[in-house]
Amino acid sequence: MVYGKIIKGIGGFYYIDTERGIYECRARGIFRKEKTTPLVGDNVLISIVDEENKKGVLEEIKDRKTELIRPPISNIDKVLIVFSVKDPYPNLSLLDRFIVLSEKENLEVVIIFTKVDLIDEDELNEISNIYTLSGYKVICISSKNNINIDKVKEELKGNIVVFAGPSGVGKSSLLNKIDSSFNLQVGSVSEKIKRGKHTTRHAELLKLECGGMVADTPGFSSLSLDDFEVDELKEYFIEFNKFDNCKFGFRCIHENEPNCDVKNAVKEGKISEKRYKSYIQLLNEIRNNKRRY
Ligand SMILES: Nc1nc2c(ncn2[C@@H]2O[C@H](COP(=O)(O)OP(=O)(O)O)[C@@H](O)[C@H]2O)c(=O)[nH]1
Ligand SMILES: [Mg+2]
Ligand SMILES: [Zn+2]
Repeated sequence: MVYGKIIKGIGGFYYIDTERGIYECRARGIFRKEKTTPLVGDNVLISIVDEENKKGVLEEIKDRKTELIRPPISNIDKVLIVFSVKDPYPNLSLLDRFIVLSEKENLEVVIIFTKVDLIDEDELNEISNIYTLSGYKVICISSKNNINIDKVKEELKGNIVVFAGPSGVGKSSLLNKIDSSFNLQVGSVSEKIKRGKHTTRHAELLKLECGGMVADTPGFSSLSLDDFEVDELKEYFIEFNKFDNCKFGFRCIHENEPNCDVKNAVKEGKISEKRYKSYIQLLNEIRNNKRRY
C-alpha cells in the first residue's frame, strides 16, 4: 500500500498525492457503511489498481488532527487571517470574529496586516500592538513593496494552511508573491463572479513552491456564531486565560461580576480595551441569537 494525502474530491473520486504521483481513487464501500466521508486533507493508505493510468482504491484513513466542517477539510495546521491596514480600513470586530472561529476549531492563528505601504509606522503599531499584546504572531506586509513576504513563506513551509479574510485586502496579491505559479486575478470583480458560479465547488489543496500546502477555499464560508454558548466565548479570547483570579472563578464571564481579574487587567492596560469591547459585543450577539429560537 502507498501512503498519501487527499488533495481533491470530485463526484466520488478522490485525488491522492503520493511520492509516486497523484492517483485517482474510489473509496472502499466500508467507509460508506461506517458513515465516514473521506475529506480533503486526510492522510490515507491506498492500494494501486492500475499503475499506468494512476488508479487506486482508498483503503484507510488516518486519524484527523483537526476537522473543519465549513469548508470540509481536515488536518489544517494554521489559519492566516488577512486584513489590510487601509483600503479597506480594518474592521477589527470582524477580525476578532475570525479569530474566535479559528480558536474554536483549535487552529494556530497568525495575523497578517497587508498594504503597510499606505500608512506610517505609528499608525501601524497602534493596530498591530493590539494583537501582539493578545499573544498572537502578527506579520505586517506589503505585496506592492515586497515587505515581509519571506516571513509569510516561513509560516507556510511544511504546513497546511488556509487563508481567511474579507475581499479586497490583498489575499490574491500575496499568494501571487508567495508562489509565482498561482497567477491569481487581482483586484477584479471577475474573480468574485467566477467564485459565485462555483459556490458548490469542493475544497482543494494546492502545493506551494516553498513547501507546504494551501487550501483553495475562501476560508470560513460562514462567520456566524450560532453554534456558540455564552459561557464558552471567553475561552477563545486567549489573553483572558492568563487572568484567572476572578471572584467567581471559572464561572466568571468577565461581564458584570464584581472583582473580575480580566476587567481589572483591561483597566490596567494589560488587556486591550478594543479586544474586550469586541468580546462584550460578541457575547451579546450570542445571547440575542439564542433568544430568537
Ligand atoms: N497599496 C497596496 N495595494 C495593494 C497591496 N496588495 C494588494 N493591493 C491592492 O488591493 C486590491 C485588492 O487586492 P486582491 O489581491 O485582489 O485582494 P483579495 O480580494 O483579498 O484577493 C488590488 O487593487 C490590489 O492592487 C499592497 O501591498 N499595497
Ligand atoms: Mg482574491
Ligand atoms: Zn472575570
